[in-house]
Amino acid sequence: MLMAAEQAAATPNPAPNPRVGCVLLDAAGDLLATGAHQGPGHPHAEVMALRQAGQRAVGATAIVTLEPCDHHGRTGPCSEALMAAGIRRVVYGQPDPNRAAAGGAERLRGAGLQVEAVDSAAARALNPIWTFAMQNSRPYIIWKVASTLDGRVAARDGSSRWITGAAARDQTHTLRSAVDAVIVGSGTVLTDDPTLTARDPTGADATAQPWRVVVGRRAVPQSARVRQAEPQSRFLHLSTRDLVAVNRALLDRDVHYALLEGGPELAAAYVRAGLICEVRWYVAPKLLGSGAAAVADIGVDTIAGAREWQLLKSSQVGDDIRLDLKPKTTTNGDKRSGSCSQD
Ligand code: AOF
Ligand code: ZN
Repeated sequence: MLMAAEQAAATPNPAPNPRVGCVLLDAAGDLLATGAHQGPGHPHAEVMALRQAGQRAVGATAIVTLEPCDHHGRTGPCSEALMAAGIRRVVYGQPDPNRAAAGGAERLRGAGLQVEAVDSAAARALNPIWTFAMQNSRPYIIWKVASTLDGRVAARDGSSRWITGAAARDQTHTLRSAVDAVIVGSGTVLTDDPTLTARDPTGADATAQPWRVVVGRRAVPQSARVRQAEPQSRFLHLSTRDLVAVNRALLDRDVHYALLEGGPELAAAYVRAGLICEVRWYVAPKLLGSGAAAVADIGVDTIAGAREWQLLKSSQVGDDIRLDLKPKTTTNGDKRSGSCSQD
């Protein structure tokens, strides 16, 4: 299983599909073939390995990091490919959380193959975000904030550029190129006119560009940077306040990992709905004393009712502080700030 996981990890990211690796062993336990999935439309890991093994696959054992699929998606079902090749035993490291594709284990068992599910940490570690998105039918959301010491994200005059220094901004651009979408509220588009593209430290566009998503009922002007930026096909305005509808629209576009960048109203809606899985909060050693706070009303009136977060890490980035947080789990298992368990 570790070898199958290594095959998957060593292959370029097949997003929006999961990383999957497969190893075939003969009856004596000797290595016959390996395979890894390379992306949508490409053969699945099992099929790659079966092609390599040819006739030698008869009677062999297939070790796969993910439960073999049983669906006609962009390619055929791996369950049928394994049966047709004469595989006798299948071991898989994680059940397929994608309802559309799952069912291979049962199908193979029904066909008389010996099928074993093992819970492999190495297999699960290949696709934590994808697994979360499939299990919960919503993207894994990381919320990024850049505030002053007094928690403000804009001055009284509305200006909000350059709260943190260049090092923190560079990290944000790296994060933008790692996610599938960057989300802001329509109010933020009107006040800040952000571009939301991922750029390198020289200001040039990164090669991977996330979707630029605006959520909210206010119109996005034709001239808005977020609309005009390239690629224009990656701009999306969701004219709704219903975050369930937003989740659905994002998942439909294969957005599994999204970065929420504000503003305060939209952030409050996400906090209230418990949809935030992770927070990256940059604090600049500055005071404003007035201006918008990072988050608007979240319905808390007492200290006892405060939304709590668990500090995972704090570090210095340039002259700023970075806090990495996740929702805090209370002793009764109730998550006060969100429910984003990946288990
Ligand atoms: C497997 N082996 O190597 C992979 C699987 O877009 P498609 O048709 O290729 O289907 C992608 C779905 O199939 C994906 O979401 C996941 O559920 C499963 N991926 N299954 O047996 C593989 N990559
Ligand atoms: Zn498959």
